Amino acid sequence: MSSHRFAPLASAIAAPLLAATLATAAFSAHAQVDVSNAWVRATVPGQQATGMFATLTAKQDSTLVSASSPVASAVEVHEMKMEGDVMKMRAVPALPLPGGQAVALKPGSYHVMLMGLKKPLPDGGTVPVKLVVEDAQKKQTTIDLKVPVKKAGPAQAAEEHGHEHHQH
Ligand SMILES: [Cu+2]
Repeated sequence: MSSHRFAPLASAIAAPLLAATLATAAFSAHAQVDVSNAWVRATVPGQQATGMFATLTAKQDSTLVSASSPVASAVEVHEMKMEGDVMKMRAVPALPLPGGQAVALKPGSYHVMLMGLKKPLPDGGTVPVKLVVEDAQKKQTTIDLKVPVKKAGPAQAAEEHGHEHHQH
């Protein structure tokens, strides 16, 4: 299943086209999914896990299939939702990114969970995160991000009415 996950992307590009389209090709590999408002919630010493949030807009129908970061021993795409009056969090194997539609990863909803943190992530730092996105033709693209670490996201404090659920 995962044997082709790390296949070099360059092999998909025909050599004669390479010289003429190098700049465009390099750019479009990153532009396939637009990532905005990315942030990672700052942690305190001893905290094992935190969330990364962002708005993802795919150019064409795509799927977020995995994520990774050197600061965490495991990274999963999670969904959080209310079941009765309990906030539950679960891993989702893949997150659909419909073409042209902004998908918000935000507190209380979808997020990228960084688990097994090797050290605290202080407010004001940055965290490298890789997102792996697959298009409708099953071609995978890796998006390299440097995500700022913050105590809280832009407009989310009000939206959450103070809920802070850290349980899994
Ligand atoms: Cu989570």
